[in-house]
This record gives sequence, structure tokens and C-alpha cells, in this order.
Amino acid sequence: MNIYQDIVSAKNKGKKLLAVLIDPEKIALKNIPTFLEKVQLSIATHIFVGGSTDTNNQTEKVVAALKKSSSLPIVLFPGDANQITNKADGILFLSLLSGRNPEYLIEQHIKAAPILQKTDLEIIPTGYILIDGGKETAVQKVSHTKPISQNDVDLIVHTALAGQYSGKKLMYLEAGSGAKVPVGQKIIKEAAEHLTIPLLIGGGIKTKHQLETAYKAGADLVVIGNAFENDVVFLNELKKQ
Ligand code: 1GP
Repeated sequence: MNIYQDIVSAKNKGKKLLAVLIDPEKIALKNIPTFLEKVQLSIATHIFVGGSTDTNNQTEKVVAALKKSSSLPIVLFPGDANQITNKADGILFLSLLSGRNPEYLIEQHIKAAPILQKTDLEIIPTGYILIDGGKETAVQKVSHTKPISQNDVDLIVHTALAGQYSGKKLMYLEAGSGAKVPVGQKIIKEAAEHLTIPLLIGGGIKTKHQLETAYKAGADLVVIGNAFENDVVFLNELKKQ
């Protein structure tokens, strides 16, 4: 499995990708097999696992359960270095580029380095840009950083470009989990036009229309968490043809 190369190939072919985000703090282990059955029937291409916090250290157990019943790549999307487990296939090594908190720009990475060195995880350097989604989100609270306004398109694009120039292999524009307003079309379009690396969009996407709008604007991979947790009907609407 080469997660990154597969994302790049999909981008080059114009094939859109969808990640189902599972928050280990929210999913009950016993519900995983049934949930995964629906995921496998859908157009989802990846499973991301992570949350801003994992107080009860559920990540490893959840990943192990997912691995048992799914053939999709399982990618860690960790809020901090404690959420790393070798049982997954890869990890988004995230830098919170919209913020100015060294903890999420380099400190957590230093803590993670010796752990990662002992794993076989595919490490994917990813720029992470928090964009105002109309409510204070967990990332904002935990990271003590402010999101960039949706009106500040230039700042978002310049931040993303700076990330690409410093070697990030993916760029994730995030409105925050449960955002009222997802990342806007204009932002996605501008970012996609300026970047050459794959573009990930997430936060507050709850309908097929919003998903298609994000793809049309230029998202290569969309991440959906809350809407699938709360509403399996939506997941069923995204059945493979
Ligand atoms: C959060 O972008 C992801 O980090 C997904 O957000 O849970 O709102 O879909 P939702």
C-alpha cells in the first residue's frame, strides 16, 4: 500500500476521494463492524482516525477493530502524539500552519518522532489550515489558535503555498469538526489553482450537495466525520454505483 502515491494518482486522474473520519472518543467498539459495512458499500476511499483529544486512549483499540473489518487504508489524523499506533497504515503528520502555537508547529512533532521511528506507518507531511466555520471548534480550543477568516482568501492561499514550498505533501483546509459553514467554494478554487499538491477539505460537510460542491471547486479528498456519525442515511446516499 502506498497511500500518498495513490492520492496523487487519483488527483492526476481527476478521481475524487472521500475519507470517513472516526473519532475514537465517540465510536463504541461494538458498533464498528456494522458501521464499516455501510462504509464499504459507499464511495469512501479512506478511513481517518483521530480527534482533538483521546483521553481514554481508545485509538489503538479502535484502529485494531477497523483493521479487522475493512480493507480501506486507515490513516491516523491525530490531535497529539499520544494518538499514534502502529496498527494503522499511515499518519497525516500535521502542522497547524494557520496558528502560531509552537506546540502544534513543532513540539508535538518532536514528541512523536521517536514513536514514529519505531513504527512502519507511512508518514505524510501535511499542512493544516484552520478556517472559520462559524463556531468555536475543538481544534481552536485545544490548540489555542485562531482560525483564518473565510474572507481572507489571500492569507489562506499564501499560507497553503508556504506549506507546499516547505515540503508539505498534502494541504488540509479545515473548517473544524461540526462547523456551521464548510470551507467556501472560492477558497477551495483558489487554493486548488495555486497548489500542485493534493487538497483536502473537511469540517461541517453534511450533504451530498456540499460534498459535490467541494469536489467541483477543486477538493481532491473530502473528510466527513460528524454527518456520518449522526446520520447513516447520508452514508447510504453515497453508495457505490
Ligand atoms: C474534522 O474535517 C473534519 O477535523 C471533519 O469535520 O466532523 O464536521 O465532518 P466534520
